[in-house]
Amino acid sequence: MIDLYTWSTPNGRKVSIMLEEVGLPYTVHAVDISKDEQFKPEFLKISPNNRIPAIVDRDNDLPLFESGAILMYLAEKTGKLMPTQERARWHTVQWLMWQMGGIGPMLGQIHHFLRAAKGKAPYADERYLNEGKRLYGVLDRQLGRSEFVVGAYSIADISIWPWISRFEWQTIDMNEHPNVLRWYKAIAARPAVEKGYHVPVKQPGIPMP
Ligand SMILES: N[C@@H](CCC(=O)N[C@@H](CS)C(=O)NCC(=O)O)C(=O)O
Repeated sequence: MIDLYTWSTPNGRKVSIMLEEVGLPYTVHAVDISKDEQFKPEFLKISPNNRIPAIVDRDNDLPLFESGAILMYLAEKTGKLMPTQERARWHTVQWLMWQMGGIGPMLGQIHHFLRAAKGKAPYADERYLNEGKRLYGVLDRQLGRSEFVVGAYSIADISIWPWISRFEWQTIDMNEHPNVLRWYKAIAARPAVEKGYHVPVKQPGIPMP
């Protein structure tokens, strides 16, 4: 049994989608970051960085934060969604790190500057939008070579997809990235993704380009 501490954000959805995909039973604990619940002392014991998502694996009492680490842990625990062959395995880690260091932080800055404070810092608006478009281009080229990010569907896809599902906030036209569009729709149609997307709060629906 896994305890999942999460909120309705791309980083949170990575883990709820993963848990649905691998079929592990889990209990959801909503941490409303708009009410600063991530700063509560009991949550900080699990996630000292005061960020969601975090899990506690009750089988071995292991607390974990950082969504990339959690995805790798759950893949190893279940033997699912991470290739075993050396080359594909390291390429999966590579794209997961690309998401953690690029897609997440950079698209997050687009949400911050272009959605929450558009026009207040024109230099930042331009810098992050250009970087976001560059990252979409990198992803589009990779998905032109491969059905999923690394061959078969894996934790690399699960880490990236929830960020792309905020394409409207990012003011990025997915039609300019046809391989991303194909991949996005294929993943959105997975039953586990549909379920995991609505954790912990039911949403109107997965945004569709
Ligand atoms: N690198 C972290 C980032 C986690 C993160 O930024 N979580 C956001 C929500 S998406 C959060 O908890 N924010 C609360 C805050 O900023 O205090 C991960 O991938 O787990």
